[in-house]
Amino acid sequence: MVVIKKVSAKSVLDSRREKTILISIDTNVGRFSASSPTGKSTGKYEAKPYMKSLDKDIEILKKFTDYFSDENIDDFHDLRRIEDIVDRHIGANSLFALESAILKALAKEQKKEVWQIINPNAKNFPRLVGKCVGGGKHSKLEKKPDFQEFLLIPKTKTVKEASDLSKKIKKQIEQDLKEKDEKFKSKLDDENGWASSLNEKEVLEILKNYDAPIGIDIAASSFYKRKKYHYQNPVLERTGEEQFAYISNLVKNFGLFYIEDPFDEDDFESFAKLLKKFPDSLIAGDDLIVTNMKRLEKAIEMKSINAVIIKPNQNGSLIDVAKVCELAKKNNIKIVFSHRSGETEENILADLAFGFQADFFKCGITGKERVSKINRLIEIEKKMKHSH
Ligand code: 2PG
Ligand code: MG
Repeated sequence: MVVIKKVSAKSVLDSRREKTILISIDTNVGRFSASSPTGKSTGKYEAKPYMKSLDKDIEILKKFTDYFSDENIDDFHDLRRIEDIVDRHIGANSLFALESAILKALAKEQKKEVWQIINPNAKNFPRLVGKCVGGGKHSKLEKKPDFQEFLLIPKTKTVKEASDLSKKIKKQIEQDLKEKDEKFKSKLDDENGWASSLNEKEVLEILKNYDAPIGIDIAASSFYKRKKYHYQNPVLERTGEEQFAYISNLVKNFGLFYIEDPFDEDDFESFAKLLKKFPDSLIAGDDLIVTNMKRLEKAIEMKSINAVIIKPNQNGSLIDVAKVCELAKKNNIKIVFSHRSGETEENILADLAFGFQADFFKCGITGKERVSKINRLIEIEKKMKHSH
């Protein structure tokens, strides 16, 4: 049993040097901390990261300490009672950090790994989805791809092999960019992908020469305004229909394996049309679903997706995350646990992904905030091997 004696919170800087929340709890089994990531290309239906502000959430958490200390926490589902206490008082980033710290305390108290608190029978490892080249809202360059992310999704026997292969390919792509992108200065985007000035087709031309299935996150809502998709590189507008035709061509011509958010976050219909046309690719909803039960239900009803992004801090409640994962699994929708563009070295995402038996793990390939999560996944993999 875990008893929380004191909750404290403060702001720390994330990988973008922006403020995020770090929560610490003092318990009968010691002190545990966790921090939350923060997105930039956020979906409009995401839960608010903080109720009024980060500072207000910090104040409120302090005031709630006495309520927490009345609760005995024995297992994952007891997080529900914590959620009832703070319901509508703190935002999703704060709730996620608080629950993460509690899971760490539970793991310690039960002499288990965090993932075992969620599912002691977990055994399959997610396949890595690695950010290689970036554009859109994650890149500071003036000229850049309109699509936000170009991803490597190698298929290997182990997580370690996938991570090594992605690193190797990312290095080779640096060379390609030096040759083909006149403006390229080996600068990185927010997620440690290469910040290129090429457009999406030119980037895909490079990626297709490598031995790893390709994914893209178009983050289409970020350039959809007044019923049109506004491209900058080159400057042109596409209607919904033109966007559908363009994306279809890319999927066909480059054999794309994974396509995230190809249309606006309200356009469940176009997602469904694309999935119908390309049932063998993964059509993933991020801004479309925002780790939200109601939106996933709608996507299932409309047959919009066959993969869903899970970002715990889009929702905040890990109880809800569990429900969303369960519903996805029941409907044969692949689960993709994902980092955010603003990250800390917090690595609990790996335990959550493994515990919830995610099919994919979307993260960076390099950079300490990304590598800490991948290394944690590799560590779980190693420990599992030794225990068999
Ligand atoms: C995305 C994410 C992470 P952000 O759109 O998938 O890659 O970006 O965290 O900025 O929402
Ligand atoms: Mg996305």
